[in-house]
Amino acid sequence: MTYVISDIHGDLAGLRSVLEQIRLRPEDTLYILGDVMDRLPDGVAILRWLMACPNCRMLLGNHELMMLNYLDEPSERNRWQWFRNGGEVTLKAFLALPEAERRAITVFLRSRPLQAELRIGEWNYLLVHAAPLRWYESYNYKNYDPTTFAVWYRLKGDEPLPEGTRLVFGHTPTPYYQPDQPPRVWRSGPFLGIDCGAATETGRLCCLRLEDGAEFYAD
Ligand SMILES: [Mn+2]
Repeated sequence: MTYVISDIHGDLAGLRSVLEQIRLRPEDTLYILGDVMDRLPDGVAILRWLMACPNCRMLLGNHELMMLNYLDEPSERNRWQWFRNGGEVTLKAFLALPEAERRAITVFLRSRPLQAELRIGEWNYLLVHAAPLRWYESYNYKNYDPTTFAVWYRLKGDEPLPEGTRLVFGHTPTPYYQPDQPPRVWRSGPFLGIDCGAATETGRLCCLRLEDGAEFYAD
């Protein structure tokens, strides 16, 4: 089976709850669509678990990009942007690690892909943090490079997709699209929004199983 989670944001208790429910087997695959870290303090611990998980596949999110930008260039501006988005707890946990482990984490994060494509039944599934790279030309944010675009884009739900393709994305908490409902998966045509606002006051971590659309929510 194929499971997808996004925007964990350090919510280790939520992740444990979801993992207990799905009971991941060696033949299953778990995709994590980025934003593992920031806000709650366990992002680095979750990252290290993911790095050791043979059937987990993690994509890059904007929070991981903010961390890499800061480590590449620890300027006031990069620090401000990351900390403003909850990065301080992550940096603290990261700096407490031995250098070899810090290095392993940055190598891992730098090699994260921006998207994954898979075929399940009659559907092509495109998994992204915020947007497919192929939209960059048409939805170019001013001054954004393609990577920044792919992890920061605010999806509207009217963007074109090829026939037979479903887009699974995180990044934008689903109450943005359905404010009158408790946080749950947002389904609109070929779009599946799965960021249910983990680590926010009213949010919860969500996991979607692609084969049958089953939804699992952290307690
Ligand atoms: Mn995000």
